[in-house]
Amino acid sequence: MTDILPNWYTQPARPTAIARQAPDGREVRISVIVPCRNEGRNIRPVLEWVAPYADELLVVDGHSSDDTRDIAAELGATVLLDNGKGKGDAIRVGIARASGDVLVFIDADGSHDPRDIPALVQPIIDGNADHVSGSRMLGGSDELHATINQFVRLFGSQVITLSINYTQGVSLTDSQNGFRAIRADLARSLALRSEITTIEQEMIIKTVRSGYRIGEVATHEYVRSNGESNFRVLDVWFQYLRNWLYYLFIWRPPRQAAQGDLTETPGQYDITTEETNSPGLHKLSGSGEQIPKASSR
Ligand SMILES: Nc1nc2c(ncn2[C@@H]2O[C@H](COP(=O)(O)OP(=O)(O)OP(=O)(O)O)[C@@H](O)[C@H]2O)c(=O)[nH]1
Ligand SMILES: [Mg+2]
Repeated sequence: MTDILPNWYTQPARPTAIARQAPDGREVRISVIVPCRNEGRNIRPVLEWVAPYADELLVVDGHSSDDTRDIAAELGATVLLDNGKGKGDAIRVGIARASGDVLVFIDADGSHDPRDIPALVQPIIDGNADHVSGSRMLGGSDELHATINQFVRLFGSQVITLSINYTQGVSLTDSQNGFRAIRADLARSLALRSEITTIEQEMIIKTVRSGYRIGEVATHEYVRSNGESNFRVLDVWFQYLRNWLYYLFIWRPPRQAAQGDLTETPGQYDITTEETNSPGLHKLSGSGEQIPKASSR
């Protein structure tokens, strides 16, 4: 009998650069979308390290009162304004304006390591997944364990993830991470509606329920570099509850998407079982007023 080798033994190393050519030879363009509000003390290193991966860099600002927009413009990003409703609104503005084939979402507070971007996008470019989410459960988090607020947040997030797994036949580990990559055409077809951070679970539930392939890669979540968290469980728990129950049990995918027009293998795609060049995969509306670069305020 042959001994089973550990998973890491047969896996190639995580990609450190992006191979942009799709299997059909087409060059894939990547748009990185950075939602931010009052992140002037955090956004510079994030944009500097994101830039090498981005064919298009969109910063969607939530009407910051600090110098966030000036810094983004100085670093060459296209600066857009959201409609003042929250992070979900900002994500929708970014999706509507992006011109790339694959969209990457990354927070501006230093919580996410831009060097994880190749691992997030490569499975999509290679045609092995339609949506890849960073997982803090696989990669660890410095932000989820210290306080009661964080504990409640983690507990709620795990309940939602479990419910998605048991009802949809997938085995995700994180349904709330803001660090993810998705095919641009899929992102648009999902017709996202969340105004706040519930947009993360909406994106995942709609992807899975519409029959597209979702994957996860381990990404570590760091404590925001500067400033305080604005996230208060008490303020948003009801919106999370309503959003979760609606999209998981009541919402129905549009007929075309449900038939799987983008993929023949709905559900979660387990890349570790396939011959693939996508290392590191453990398993798998807005109007957007553009701020001219010259006058970024
Ligand atoms: N455009 C825009 N961006 C926002 C808004 N609210 C939050 N963001 C950004 O979205 C990202 C995630 O927000 P955070 O406040 O860090 O939320 P979080 O990561 O869930 O919580 P903490 O890291 O614990 O503060 C950050 O880059 C924020 O600046 C908003 O209303 N509009
Ligand atoms: Mg954060």
